[in-house]
Order: sequence, then C-alpha cells, then structure tokens
Amino acid sequence: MTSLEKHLDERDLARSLRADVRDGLTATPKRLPPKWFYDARGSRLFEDITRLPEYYPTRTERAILASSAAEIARLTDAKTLVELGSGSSEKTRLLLDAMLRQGTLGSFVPLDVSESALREAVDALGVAYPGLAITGVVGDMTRHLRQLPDGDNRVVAFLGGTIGNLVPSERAAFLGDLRSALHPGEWLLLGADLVKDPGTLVPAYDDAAGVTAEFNKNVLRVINRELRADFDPSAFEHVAVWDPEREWIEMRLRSGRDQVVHVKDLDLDVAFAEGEEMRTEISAKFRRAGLTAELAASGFALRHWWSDPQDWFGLALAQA
Ligand code: AVJ
Repeated sequence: MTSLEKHLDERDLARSLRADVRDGLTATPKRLPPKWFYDARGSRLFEDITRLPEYYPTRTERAILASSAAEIARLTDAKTLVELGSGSSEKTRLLLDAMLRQGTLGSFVPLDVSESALREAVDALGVAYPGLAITGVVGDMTRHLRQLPDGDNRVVAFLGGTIGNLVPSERAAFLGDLRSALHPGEWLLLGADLVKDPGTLVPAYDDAAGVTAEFNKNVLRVINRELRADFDPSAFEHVAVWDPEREWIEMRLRSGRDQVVHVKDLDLDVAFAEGEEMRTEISAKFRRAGLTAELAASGFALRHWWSDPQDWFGLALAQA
C-alpha cells in the first residue's frame, strides 16, 4: 500500500531556487543554501561521501541505530514512523524492522523535497514491506510540517546530522514548528554530529579523494543548468573550515581568479574577486547539554540519548 502526497511541485522549487540564488549571490559575503546540492549527481556524490574513510557520521550513526533500534521501538511503541529528508532508506530499514518486530507499526511516512528520490524510496520500501501503509510526502521540512498526515503515536526521525545545516535561529524555528505539528507524547528521534577534534572534523569535509570538493562544486552545475548560468567549476576551489566559536564546519567555494559570472535567467552579473569566498554550507556540531537545552526550549523533553564509544555522534529521543 503506497501513495504520494504533493505539497511542492517543480514550479515551487524553481521559484525558490531563483530567490535563493538571487539573494545569495547579491549578498555580502556571498552564500548559497546547501539544499541545492542534491540533484541526481549531487545525491550520488553524497552517497559516495558516506562511504569515504574520512566521513565518519553515516557509519557511526548506523552503528548506534543498529544497537538501539529495538530499544527505540520498545520505548516509543510507534504506530507511525515519519522520516524527514529520507534520502537513502538503509538506516530507515533498521528502524522499520525493529518497529515491525515490536508489532505496533502500521505506517511509514517519508518526506522529501525530491519527488523522484521519494518515488524510488517508496517503491523499493513498498516491495520490501508489503504490509505497511507507506505515504510519501513531497515537501520541504521547513515549510510543510503542519501538513504531515495525522496518525496516532508518531515518531519523527530526523537523522544524519542534517539539523546541523541550520543556524541556531533556524533550528529554533524548525523545532518549534515540529513541536506544534505533534501531539503531546509523540516523539522526535534526532541524529546529531558531536563536537570533536578538528583534526577529525576537517578531513571529513575535505577528503583526500576530492569527492566532497566535487559535491561542493555541484551546486554551481545545478545553477548553470537550472538558471542558464556560466559558472566554471574549475575556477573555484573547495574550502572546509572549522569555526571554533560557533562550533560548525563551514564549506566555501573560493574564486581562483577575478571573474564575472552571468546568470541568464535572473538577468544577473556577479563579480568574484580572486580569493573571494562564498559560503555553501554550515554543518553544526553539537554537545549533549546544548542540544538538550535547544530541545527543551522548543517543548521537547529528552528521554534517551545514545552515542558511540568515541562520543562522535549522538542520537536523541525526545518527547513532545
Ligand atoms: C547531509 C547535511 C548531514 O553536513 O555532514 C557532507 C552534508 N556536506 N559533506 C553533513 C555534507 C559535506 C551532510 N548532511
């Protein structure tokens, strides 16, 4: 039993890409939001990143989930599992298997901005879990939480550390929206990458094989294709820096020369100076106490916390 609900279409996406690119390229300093990395090529590059030796978050979170899934199922008695930004379904399956074994789960609701990625995931999971009601929701998790299908006793999983793409004010808004979309007693399962030695953090975002550099530059190819721009990706250099005050990794693209980029569909000329850096992503790292306080400020009580033996990645189970 699978179905799809659409709250976003190609025109909404095209409109928000145009607005983001116009705002970001005319700002000082220039910036682009990370959500535009993930076209088909970018999603493939991210999958490659998750298998790199330097990129520890995915495999660390997977190990935590593998050993805690049964306990999560028991603690929550989930009837509906909602997954925000579902992406690949490998980690989801650990949760689905544990919740089905528990005998309470009836439905799965993956939400993603990409209709094609969502269709693929829904179709594959529909085959693997024929007894489950699967409702894919095409939507933006910062805009469409209120339209999540109502179910009783929902667990909302937001994994991978993607919460780190939001700055603190955006996190507060997102967590507040999520809290008001849930009934008291419902759950949030949140994966968060933790603060650690920059000698471990920086290589995770600047790998030796250069996959992350390609992923970072992919946003330029997306803009070239979607907005008829003429970025030369080879004229930009990948930069990853650790900001110790704000405790986040910042990815940037540094212009290798003075250049002017034309964005035809926006009728926009953008000048880059040699060495100028444009921010393309932040990936915030968390501490247990800080995350607990952020959750509490949004009306979520932390009930359980799991991490790996090195304390590199945290999995929080909080209750509305
Ligand atoms: C998918 C947002 C969790 O921040 O680690 C990986 C994206 N960027 N390498 C992260 C990413 C560079 C990733 N998230």
